[in-house]
Amino acid sequence: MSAKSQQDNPAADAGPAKQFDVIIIGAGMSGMYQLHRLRELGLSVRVFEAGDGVGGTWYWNRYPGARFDSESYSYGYSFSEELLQEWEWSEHFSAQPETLRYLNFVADKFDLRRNIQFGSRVKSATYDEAGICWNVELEDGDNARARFLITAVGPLSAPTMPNIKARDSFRGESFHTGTWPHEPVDFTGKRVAVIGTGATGVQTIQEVAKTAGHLTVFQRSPNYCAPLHNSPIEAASQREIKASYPQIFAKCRASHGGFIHKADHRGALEVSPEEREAFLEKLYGEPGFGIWIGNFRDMFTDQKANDAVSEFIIKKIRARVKNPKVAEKLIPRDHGFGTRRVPLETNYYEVYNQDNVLLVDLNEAPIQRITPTGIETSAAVHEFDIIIHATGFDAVTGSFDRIDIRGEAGQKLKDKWADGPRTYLGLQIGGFPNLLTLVGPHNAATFCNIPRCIEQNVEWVTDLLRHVRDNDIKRVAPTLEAEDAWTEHVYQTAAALLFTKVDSWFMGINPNVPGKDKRTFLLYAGGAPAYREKCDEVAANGYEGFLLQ
Ligand code: NA7
Repeated sequence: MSAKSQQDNPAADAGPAKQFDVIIIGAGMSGMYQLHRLRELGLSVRVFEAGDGVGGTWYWNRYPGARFDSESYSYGYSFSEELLQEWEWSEHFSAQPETLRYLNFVADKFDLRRNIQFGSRVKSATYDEAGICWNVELEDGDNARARFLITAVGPLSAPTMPNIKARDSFRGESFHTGTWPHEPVDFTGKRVAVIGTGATGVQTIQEVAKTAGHLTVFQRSPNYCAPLHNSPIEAASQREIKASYPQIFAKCRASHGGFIHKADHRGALEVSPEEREAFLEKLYGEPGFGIWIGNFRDMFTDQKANDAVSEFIIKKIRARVKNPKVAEKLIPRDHGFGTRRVPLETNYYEVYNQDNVLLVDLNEAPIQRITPTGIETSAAVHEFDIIIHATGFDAVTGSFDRIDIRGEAGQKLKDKWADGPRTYLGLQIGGFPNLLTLVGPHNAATFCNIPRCIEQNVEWVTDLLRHVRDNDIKRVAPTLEAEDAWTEHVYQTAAALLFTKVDSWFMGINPNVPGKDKRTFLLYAGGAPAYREKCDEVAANGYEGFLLQ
C-alpha cells in the first residue's frame, strides 16, 4: 500500500485510475472514524456514502421523536480530548437533529468530507484474485479499486417495508421511519397510522400523538417498554461531564455492553420480594438502560428471575394505562422483559389514555390490505391521511445482502451466509480476503453502546493495516479453522441466553424478508471486554488465525 499521505497530497484522489489503498462503504460513525485513522497512516482512502451527508443512522432516521437511548456523553467519540471539550450535548439523551449536528461538526473539525463521495450507493464489490484487490461498482455505473475494502454499513440500515397486500396503493402520504424526508411532516389535525411498535415505533407514536388529529397504532407484538427519564443538561452537570470523561469511558470499557450501566451482582430470587421490588422500583425511576442492562445478573439466563422482572413491568403497564382491556393488549405474552430490545419511552403508555389514540391489536384483527384511503383489517376499514411504517430493518446481514459481494472463485457472500453468518471475530470472512467488516455480524459492536465498540473495531483494524503497510503484506484472510472456532464460540456464548428463545431482529427474524425466518443469533453476546481482550490477544500473537501474505 502506498505510504504517500493524502493530507500531503490533496490531489491524490483526482487520478484517472480511481485506485485507492482502502475503500470504505458508509460515512456513518464507524466509516468516519475509520477514514480519520487511515488517513493518519498515510493511506489513500475513498469513502462511498449513499446519502448526501455524513451520519449514517443519524442521517436517515429523522422520524419524529428519534433520539438516543444511550446517555449522550457516553455516545460521542472518545478519541479526541479537544472534541470532547468543544462539544456540548444539550440533553442527557439527545434527539436526532443534535446528533446529526454533532457528526457534521466532527466531519468539519477533522476535514473528513474531502475523501467522501456522497450520493454514491455501492452496487457490487468483487474480489480480484490475480490483482489481490477489490473492484467496487456504484449504482450510477462509476467504479473504483482498492487493495482493502472496509464495510461500515451499520447493523440497522436496510429498512424493510411490511409485506402487506396493495401496500403501494395508498394515495395519502406514507413514510418508512428509516428513510424519513428531510422536510418536516405536519401531523396537526391529520388522521395518522403507525404500523410497528419496536423501539422506533414507540418513539414515533409518543411524539405524533402530541399533534395528530387522530392516531391509530397497528400492533402485532407488544414490547416491554421502560421510562427514559430524559432531561436537559444544566451548566453544572455540563462542567462535571467534561471533567469526568476519563471516568465515564473507563466505566463503559468495563461494562459488558459499553454502557455506563453494569449488571447487579445479585440474582433476582436471591433477595427478598421486598428488596427485589425496591431495587426494580429504583431502576424504573432512573434514566436510561439501567433497568435493562443494570438489572439482576441472572435476568437473561434464568426464566424464573426473568419472570419476576417481567411481572414488575407488567404491573407498571397496568397502572399507567387506564383502560384495562387496552393495558392487556400492551403486555407481551411471548417473551420476557429484556429478551428483545427494550424501547425506552416518555409517556408512551399514557398515549393510550388519550381520546385521539386507538390501539389495533393485529392478533385480533389482522391487516387484510392497504387501500387508496387507508388500512383494512379483518374487523374494520380505517381511513388515513398519513401512514408511517415503523417496521424495522433487515438487521445486521441485510445491509450486506443488498450489495452483490463476491469473494474468491466468485462466491457470493449472501450464499455463504445463507444459513447464518460465519466470520472470524466478526471482522473477516473466509474466502473474502482483504474485506474487513466494522460492526459486522458476530462482532461485539452489534451488541454494544455502539460508538464505544466502533472505536475498538476501528483502532484494531487500523493497527492491522499499519502492520500490513509496514511489512509489505498484500493479502489478509482468516483461516477456515479460525472462522469455524469463532462461529462456534459465538453460538455457544449465546446458547444459554433467553434472547435465543425469542423471535427478534437479534435472532435474524424478519417476516418481511424472504428467507429470514430461521432463528440465527446475529450478534456477539460474550461482552465487549472479553471481545476486546480476544482481539488484542490475536494481534499480540502475530494476528493468530489470519493468513498474512
Ligand atoms: P423492530 O424492533 O424490528 O420493530 C419493527 C416493528 O414493526 C415490530 O413491532 C414488528 O412487529 C412490526 N412489523 C413489521 N412488519 C410488520 C407487518 N407486516 N405488519 C405489522 N407489523 C409489522 O424495528 P425498530 O425500527 O423499531 O427498531 C430497530 C432497532 O433500531 C432498535 O432495536 C434500536 O436498536 C434501533 P413484530 O415484532 O415483528 O411482530
